[in-house]
Amino acid sequence: MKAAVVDAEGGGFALQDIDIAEPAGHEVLVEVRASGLCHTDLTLATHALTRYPPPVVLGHEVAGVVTALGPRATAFAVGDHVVGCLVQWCGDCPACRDGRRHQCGRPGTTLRDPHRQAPRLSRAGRPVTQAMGLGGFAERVLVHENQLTAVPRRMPFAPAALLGCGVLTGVGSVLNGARVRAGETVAVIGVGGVGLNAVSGAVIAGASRIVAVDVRPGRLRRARAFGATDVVDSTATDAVAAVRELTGGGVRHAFDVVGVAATTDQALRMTALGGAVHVVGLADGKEELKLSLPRLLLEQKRLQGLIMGSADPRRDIPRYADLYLRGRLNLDDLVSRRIALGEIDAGYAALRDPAVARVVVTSF
Ligand code: CXF
Ligand code: ZN
Repeated sequence: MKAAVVDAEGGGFALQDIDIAEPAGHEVLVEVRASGLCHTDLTLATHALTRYPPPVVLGHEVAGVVTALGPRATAFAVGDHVVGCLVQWCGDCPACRDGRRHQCGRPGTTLRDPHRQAPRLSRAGRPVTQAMGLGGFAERVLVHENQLTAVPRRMPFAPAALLGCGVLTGVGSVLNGARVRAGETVAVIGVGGVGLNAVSGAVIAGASRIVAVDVRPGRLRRARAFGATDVVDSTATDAVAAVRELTGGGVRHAFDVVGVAATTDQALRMTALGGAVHVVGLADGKEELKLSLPRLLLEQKRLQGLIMGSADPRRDIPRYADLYLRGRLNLDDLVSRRIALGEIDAGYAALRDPAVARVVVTSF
């Protein structure tokens, strides 16, 4: 099959022919119909491939059709439309039993044992790394059934693919991670692909004010279209002062979707007494924050990191698909550009344009 393979860190994505195994055990073979370009894959491809050594197939926002099932796979039938998710859960550890599949203690149980089993992906008889158990930049993915969720057949594939990461992360951070309640005030710092979904989540939660903060006016305009009630260009004004003034003393929840010390610090200062800061973005693996503990205590702030919107994919993906199908979650305007599998480098270059929210591979 064809896959976009990264052969060296920073070497880009090259269309190649590789081999994919038959489904074993709980595995499911999926014909990929849409595969979203998430920024995490670009970070991995350009300077963090230690976890997924090259040659590697990245891509973790996948939607497609089930074409074959391993002998122990019971959750799907051939022909089902499914969405993949990087959350790997066993279903049986204390975290999974407690309803926290995103914090599964045995995620590796969803993968093949490299000592006992042939790799899922290979090239000329040698293993090819399958990133995050998915490897979605390919014509097909072979994946543990727990990393898949069925969606209605009338859901188009491109917006469905986004459910697996960008939507789950943005909307889930607001609904699951922060548990924003109707009437509360929200600020979202960084309204790119994930931040826009945080704005959507805040609309669904019934937030009374949703202030979008960004450095690009084009992104702020689009955030308004997604439901932001106010926008702040932090290159033109002091974002902390502006948010505090707009909301009469600060917001109840600030989401840092950028993930650098400067934006987390802004988030802490733009929340009101007793407010919460939710760190959703991760710009750099080495970023550190200097934090005033007296202020944290005296201002009774909460600070938490959130991964994948604290998602339970089997609960949340169908929920968000249903909201989309009922016209209550805007995913269509997230799909700014559709590309072919051989155009991933150009797709990531296009994401630098503030007019582009998400790029999706739809031609394989
Ligand atoms: C990532 C965010 C950083 C930790 C791993 C998961 N989410 C999606 O791309
Ligand atoms: Zn992602």
